[in-house]
Order: sequence, then structure tokens, then C-alpha cells
Amino acid sequence: MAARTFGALLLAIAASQARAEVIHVKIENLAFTPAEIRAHVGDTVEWINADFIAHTATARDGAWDVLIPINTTRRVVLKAEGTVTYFCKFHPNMIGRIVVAE
Ligand SMILES: [Cu+2]
Repeated sequence: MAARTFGALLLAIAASQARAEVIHVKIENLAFTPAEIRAHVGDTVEWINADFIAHTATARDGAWDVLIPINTTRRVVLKAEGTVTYFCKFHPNMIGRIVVAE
């Protein structure tokens, strides 16, 4: 019985990992593209800085703050549902939004 429950749990974990996605956001010309993305809890957002200067992806609610140097990628795993607005600390009019569903 316990083994069966454990097996079901492993299957559930495998299923949720299989669903997790990596969503790419390109930074170019002082903008996040796409500016708005839809994701699920457990997904990863990967920013690619293709611009000529460094940027950040900084969540307004303080959940994460990532420095993204030129020609690098940085990742954040989304841990909570809800809408997250983020910006670049160096260029505050660079704004992005992530709508995270469960
Ligand atoms: Cu910037």
C-alpha cells in the first residue's frame, strides 16, 4: 500500500517536471521581448542579453533580482503563482510582466 502511494507520488513528480518549460526573453534595444509572457509554477524564465550594455531583471515584489551582463543568459525558476512585474534597475522604463498560473 505504502509502496503504491510512493509510486504514485513519483509519477506525479515526473509529470510535473515533464511539464516545466524554459521560456526565453530576449533583451535588445533596451526592451524585454516579449514584454509579457505566460508561465506556470516550476517553469524557468531565461533572459538573453543581446544588447550592448548590461541590464537587470528585478521583480517589483523583491522575489528576485538578476544582473544580466552583455552576451550572457540568466535564469529564474518561478516559484509562486500570480502576476510579477519586473524592470531593469539601470533603465527603469524597461518593464516586463510574467503571468504565472499554478
Ligand atoms: Cu537595462
